[in-house]
Amino acid sequence: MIHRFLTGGESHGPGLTTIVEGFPAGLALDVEAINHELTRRQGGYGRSGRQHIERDEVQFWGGVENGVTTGGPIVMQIANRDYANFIKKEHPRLTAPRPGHADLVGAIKYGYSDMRTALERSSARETAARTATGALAKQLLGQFGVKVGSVVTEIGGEQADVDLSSPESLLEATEASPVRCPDTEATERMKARIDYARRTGDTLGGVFVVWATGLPIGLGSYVHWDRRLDGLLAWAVMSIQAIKGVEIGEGFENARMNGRDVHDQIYVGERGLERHTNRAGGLEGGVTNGQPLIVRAAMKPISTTINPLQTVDVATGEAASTQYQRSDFCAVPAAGVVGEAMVAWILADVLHEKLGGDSLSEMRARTTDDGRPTTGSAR
Ligand code: EPS
Repeated sequence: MIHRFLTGGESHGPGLTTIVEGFPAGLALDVEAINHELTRRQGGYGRSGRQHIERDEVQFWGGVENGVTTGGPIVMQIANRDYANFIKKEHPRLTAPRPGHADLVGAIKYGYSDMRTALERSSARETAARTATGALAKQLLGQFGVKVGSVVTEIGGEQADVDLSSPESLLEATEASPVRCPDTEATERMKARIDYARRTGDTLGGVFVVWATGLPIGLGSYVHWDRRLDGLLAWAVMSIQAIKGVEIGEGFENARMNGRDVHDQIYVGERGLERHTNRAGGLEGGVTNGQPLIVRAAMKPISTTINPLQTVDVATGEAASTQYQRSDFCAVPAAGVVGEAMVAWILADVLHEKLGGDSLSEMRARTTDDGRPTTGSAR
C-alpha cells in the first residue's frame, strides 16, 4: 500500500492523534469539510451523553503548508473535551469484564490489574481519528470524481427497503434521517426500536452499506491475494470496532442463487459496456468494474448494557454482574460514517497506486480531462 496511517490516544486521554503517510503533495484541504465529517460521526439517534461533551475538530500539526499537503506526514489532532472531567474524578478499578468488550482479553494480554486500561484504547472513540483520516481520502477521491457515502439498512432487526442502484440519489434523505436511513417509515421503526432498547437497559446493532460512485475500471488487482480490492475493503471495514461481518454486493444472497441469476450480464448501452444489475457490488476479480461499489457491514450490539450481564470479578474469582459504564445504546448510524472513512481510505490508496506520482498534479497527468485514468482499454 502507498498510504499508511496510525492513530494514537485513549478515550479519556487528552486527545487523539493521527499520522498519515504517503499522501500526495499539492492537495488543498477543506478543513471545514473534515470537521463536517467529524460532526456526522458524532450524530445519530441512540448515542451516549458523551457526544454532548465532545465537539470534535481537527488541528493540523504537520504535513500541511498554507492549507496544502506537502507530501510529508500529515499530523492531525482531535482534543477530548471529556479529559478535563475525567481527571477530576476517582475511577474505581474495573475488574468485572463486560462480555463482548476487550476488557478481559486486553487485561490478560497486556497484564493489567485494572481493565479500564484496555477499555481506554479499545474504545470506539478512536474512530474520530479514522474519520478525519477518511475525510482526507474523500477529498483526494473527490479530485477524480469519486464520491463515497453510506446508508443504514437495519437496526435491531428493523429492516429498510433501500434501492442501491443509484446510491447518490439517497444522499439527501439519508442525511435528513436521525438513523441515517433514507426510508422514512423504517426510520420511525428503528427509532422506536432504539427507544425500547433504552427503556429496557439494552443495546442494539445493525447493518449499514457504504457505497462509492465514479470509480474507474481497474482499481485493485487479481494478481496477488493482498492486492484484491475486495479483501482490502473487508479488512479495513472489519477493523472498525464492533463490526462482525462484511459483504461485497449481494455476497450472501448470491450464494443461495443460481449462477445465471447472479452474474451481472453485459450489454452495449449509451455509456459503453453496461450491466442490468450490480449484484457483484462493483468488483470482479478483486478489481473495480465501473459499477457502484457496495460494501455492507454488520455491527454487533454495543457490549455495555444498563441491565447487567453475568461475568466474573477476576480480583475475587466470584460471580459478578457487569457494572454500567456510560455508553451508546446504538451507534450504527455513526459506524456508517466510519465505514465511509475506511472505504475511502482504501479507495484513495488504490487510485494513487493506479495513477502513481508524488503530487496531485503528477496523479492528474495520468488522467483525461474528466478525471478518468488514461490507461485501461480492453482493445
Ligand atoms: C465507548 C464508550 C463510550 C462512547 C465511546 C465509545 O464512551 P464514554 O464512556 O466516554 O461515554 O461514548 O464513543 C465515543 C466517545 C465517541 O466519540 O464515539 C466504547 O467503550 O467503545
